[in-house]
Amino acid sequence: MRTKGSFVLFFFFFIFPLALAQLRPGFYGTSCPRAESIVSDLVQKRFSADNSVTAALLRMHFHDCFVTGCDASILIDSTNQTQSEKESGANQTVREFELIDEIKKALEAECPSTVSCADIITLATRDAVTLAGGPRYTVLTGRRDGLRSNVDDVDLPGPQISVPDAQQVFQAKGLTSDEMVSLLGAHTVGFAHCSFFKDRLTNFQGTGLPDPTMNVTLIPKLRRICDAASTDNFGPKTFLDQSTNFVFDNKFHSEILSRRGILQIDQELGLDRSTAPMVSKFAFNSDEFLRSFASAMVNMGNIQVLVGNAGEIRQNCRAFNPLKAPTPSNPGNTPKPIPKPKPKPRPRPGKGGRKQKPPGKERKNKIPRIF
Ligand SMILES: *[C@@H]1O[C@H](CO)[C@@H](O)[C@H](O)[C@H]1NC(C)=O
Ligand SMILES: *[C@@H]1O[C@H](CO)[C@@H](O)[C@H](O)[C@H]1NC(C)=O
Ligand SMILES: CC(=O)N[C@H]1CO[C@H](CO)[C@@H](O)[C@@H]1O
Repeated sequence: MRTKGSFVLFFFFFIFPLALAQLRPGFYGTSCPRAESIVSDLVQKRFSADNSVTAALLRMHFHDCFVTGCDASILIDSTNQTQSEKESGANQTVREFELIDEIKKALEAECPSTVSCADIITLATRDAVTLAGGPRYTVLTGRRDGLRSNVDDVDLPGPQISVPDAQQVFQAKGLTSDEMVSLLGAHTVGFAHCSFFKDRLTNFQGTGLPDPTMNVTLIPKLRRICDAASTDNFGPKTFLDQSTNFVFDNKFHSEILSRRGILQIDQELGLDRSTAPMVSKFAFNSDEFLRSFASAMVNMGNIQVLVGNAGEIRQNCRAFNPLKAPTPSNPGNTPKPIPKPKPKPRPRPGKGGRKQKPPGKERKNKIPRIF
């Protein structure tokens, strides 16, 4: 009886952590103790060379988490068979994939097949935020990498989205309106190409006039920027926080109060009754903003994460791991054959997700411009 009892206890003891597997601080504490310092050293090096890396990583992290969860699906390269998330309009401005490659290479050398690409994005973003003057928050780790990345999954809002619609997009991911106002504060280090806001300068909603909500002193300045020649592939661009470009602070919110928001949605945050109080609060209280931002980032990093045995730890962040050869005792990760009489097999998450539609001629090109 005793033996049986303790066996049952033992059994539960091991089952529980699996069933309740979730993210936690310091997940790699024993499996790869130097993981977090390796990430931060390489981010530091990159930041010294180019401090716009903070904006780039924030954008990458948002794009990853808002499309099929924080699973590093944004990093997958397209193959002859599949167009990955990168091929959507987002690809035009999501960058620093090379930095992630560099970090992954260093981590694979230190502890092979241990640290997920999804965690690398999360840690690197946090480090870059801190380097730009933002909060240093504790990142939860233990994410696994996803097995699916398809351009058709990308459906992110653009800068003309209304506040209520934006709130819905965030709510669908489990984030509150206040968290949305915090997270969009990442625009404090961001920039946008003119094509994303030019309509506000000359012909707002077909009126032939500038957006009446834009500060009149800002209009000629932005027009000059947008009319100038540019060597950038996507044309001229400007900072979303015109006061302290590369500093992670609450000036984005105070600029909104001065009607100096660049993107339409940014300015709307200061005008909509449901978000305006939060914009003011952050504009007048830097600590409050930094604290809220940190907590919202942790919550965003929880979106649809894969934990425990789900997904995989990619060896190369740009490609799914090669399929294991199936053996009788180890079925490997070969997709299970789909029974014949299924008329319309839906794409399944997980292993089946690797079999994806061949690239079509017409591709969805919704440009995610909110981040
Ligand atoms: C992909 O397509 C290119 C050109 O059609 C071909 O050269 C290459 O071998 C293909 N790669 C794979 C992995 O099938
Ligand atoms: C417009 O911006 C200037 C700073 O450039 C500021 O002094 C002024 O108060 C702003 N106007 C409005 C209506 O907020
Ligand atoms: C369509 C397109 O622009 N694809 C680019 C996406 O980004 C990668 C770099 O990570 C380029 O190699 C692709 O050409």
